Amino acid sequence: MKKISEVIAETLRNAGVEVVFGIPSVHNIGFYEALRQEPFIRHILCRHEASATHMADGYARSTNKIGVVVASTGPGVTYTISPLMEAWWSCSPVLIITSNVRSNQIGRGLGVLHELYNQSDPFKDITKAVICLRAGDDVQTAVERAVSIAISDRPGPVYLEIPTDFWDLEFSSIKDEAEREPETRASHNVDAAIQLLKNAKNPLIISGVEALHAGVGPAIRSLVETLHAPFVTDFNGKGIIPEDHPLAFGSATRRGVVREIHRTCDVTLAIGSRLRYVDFKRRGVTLPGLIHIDWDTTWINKNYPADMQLIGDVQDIVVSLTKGLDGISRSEEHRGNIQELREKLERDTLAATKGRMEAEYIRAVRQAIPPESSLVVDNTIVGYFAEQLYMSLKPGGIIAPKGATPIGFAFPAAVGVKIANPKMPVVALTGDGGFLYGTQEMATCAQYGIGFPVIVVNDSAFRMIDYLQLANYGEGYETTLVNPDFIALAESYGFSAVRVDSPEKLGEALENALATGDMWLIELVATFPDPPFGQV
Ligand SMILES: Cc1ncc(C[n+]2csc(CCOP(=O)(O)OP(=O)(O)O)c2C)c(N)n1
Ligand SMILES: [Mg+2]
Repeated sequence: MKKISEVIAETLRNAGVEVVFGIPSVHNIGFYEALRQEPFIRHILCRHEASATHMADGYARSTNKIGVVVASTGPGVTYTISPLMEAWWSCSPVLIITSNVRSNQIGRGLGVLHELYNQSDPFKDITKAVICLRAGDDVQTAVERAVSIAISDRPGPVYLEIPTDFWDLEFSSIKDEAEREPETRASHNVDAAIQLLKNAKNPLIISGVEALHAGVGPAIRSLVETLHAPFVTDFNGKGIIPEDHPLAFGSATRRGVVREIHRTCDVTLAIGSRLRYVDFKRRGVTLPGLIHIDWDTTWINKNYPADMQLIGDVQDIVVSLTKGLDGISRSEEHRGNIQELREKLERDTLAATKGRMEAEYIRAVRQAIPPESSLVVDNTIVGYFAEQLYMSLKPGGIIAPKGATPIGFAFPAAVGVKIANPKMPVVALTGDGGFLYGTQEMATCAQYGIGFPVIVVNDSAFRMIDYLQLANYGEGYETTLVNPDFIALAESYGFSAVRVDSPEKLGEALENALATGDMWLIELVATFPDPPFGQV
């Protein structure tokens, strides 16, 4: 008879899990024993549960597979909360496997090691499901459910908790044979939407990270091309359709041409996007004549009233719309207008960024790294410019912490991306403040021979906050950072490091670093005075 820990490891393996990120502790060593004996699952030993979660998130975003974190009871699992919040709002399927105190001690306030009365409560708001195994539960079904919920429909994190005394128990399955009721969904009227789109003079298509992570990208591309409509996205949706495509207009929050398209369009088709306030509305994006397609009604009419809603499987709806629109004729004038707008976008971008060092640095990065690369950025000033100016040439071409917007994501998330895609060029771009949230993961990289270039913008400041303080109160306070010698720090782990101070030198350093395949810390000494918001 197998142990519960073994059944969990085996069920994960059967669900396609190949990598887990984690830290062993008193309450989960039973699971580590099963992982030790499981040859098909690779464990990456991290230096912090927060980094482990960012890594799993990066892994998930760059594969559309589930990212798995193993974190122990109490302080172990609570360290995952902020990164998990990022994954939640970015619709990234991350599974947290945690332990709890012994099953007969849970919630009793006995003062046992690592105890939290209601450990799972903080996870309710940042996961699609909280699954706590208790006596009599069917372990295998619980694990299968956890994985399936995380990756289905609009993907997202799931919390799975196993009391510490369960790991070594024998697995006696109490199978839940009851057929699960198929989910009922609101009906939708695809035909009416097809008519609206056929009659629309200037339709616009908008999408985002939800559709990207649910794998709807290829279907969206067919629809965009069939309708011959301009296409825009939120930050992490950049590259759903490669941004050098003649119908891709980049970020929905761009000024100029993109704003003009939003103003003049008569139908906006929003596909699998929650149209969150933070992604669109706060930057003044308007969505006239909205047809909102989503998996459920949670986000309908939240920030933008929908003229029509299509609720159901987003992929199926998009495919049906494309079929219904097949053969639609688009006048030469319409095609010419879009082409003109697309060319204007390029001209305007050049004009708006003339003499701006941030843009020069972003161009240098784009030119130095191949189209198949993933650039993983942090919430740092030059990273905000990337939202508007970096051309993402594939889904996941740029990956950013835009769910909960934490700092400290880029480096550990890039580790996850690299582990998932060892042959793909991966570059992390982070501020000095953000990097110091997780530099210890250089040890993880040294341990497993993981290498990629990390650009650390060293301005000795939490510059974004300093900018806000100056703009609002005229004085900065407590935003100056004393930093380590980043070069010496990287070298102490056995890595190469170089200091650069111009776009040309950055480009050169990136090319050299990528050619070696090793870990490189590229310290970019530069100060960018303000973010791009409202400027480009
Ligand atoms: C976890 C977390 N803590 C604090 C913040 C607030 N915050 C946003 S940007 C920023 C400064 C980041 O500094 P750095 O990484 O050096 O980038 P810079 O702004 O200097 O370009 C801070 C503290 C945050 N977003 N997330
Ligand atoms: Mg800084």
